[in-house]
Amino acid sequence: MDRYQIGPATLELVQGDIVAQDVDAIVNAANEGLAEGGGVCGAIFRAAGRAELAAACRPLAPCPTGEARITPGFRLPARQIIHAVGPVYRADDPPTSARLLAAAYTSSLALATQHGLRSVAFPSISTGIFGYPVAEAAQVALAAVREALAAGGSVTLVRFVLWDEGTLAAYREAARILGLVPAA
Ligand code: AR6
Repeated sequence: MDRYQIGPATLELVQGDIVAQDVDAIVNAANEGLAEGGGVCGAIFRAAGRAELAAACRPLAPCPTGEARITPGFRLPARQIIHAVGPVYRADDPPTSARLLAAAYTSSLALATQHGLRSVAFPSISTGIFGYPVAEAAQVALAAVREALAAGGSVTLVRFVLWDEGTLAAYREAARILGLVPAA
């Protein structure tokens, strides 16, 4: 596991399955309809309980790209689920893609602070079905989280739970490029 210090908060990079995380909230890489999908979203719906989670999501939809909504975690170890909608990557407009991806992370952390949550686990939003190149997405994600944590709030632990080795490597490289400070 890689650990970085951002003010009073810790940022971790691990390879693993987000549904197994025992944290205050895991973040879902959701769609605007907050409907069950594939990828990490499908895994979260199956582990939380499909019917209960779908019923909780329905009144909260639509969730525009860049925004987030919160539900209980139902059968997950995590207490809550933050549903964040990242952008479908637009190769013709990388700056807009980056702005919307950063917003998905900052909206999630703002919601976590509104609910007084301390530990939040994120997947690599938008880099699967939504096609965002992972090297670029990793830099946007870590820069957005660093900025949000530095601004304060209730969250003291952010853990990126990355499914495959290549994605973990991309986030490690992004941390190096951004000059994140390893925790002691
Ligand atoms: N734990 C952690 N990461 C995972 C897991 C898991 N259990 N399963 C997959 N990943 P994606 P997106 C990784 O496609 O690109 C859905 O249909 C995966 O390898 O889940 O934001 C939604 O409903 C990749 O690195 O999300 C939306 O419609 C990362 O999670 C759409 O897909 C994100 O891949 C969202 O697409």
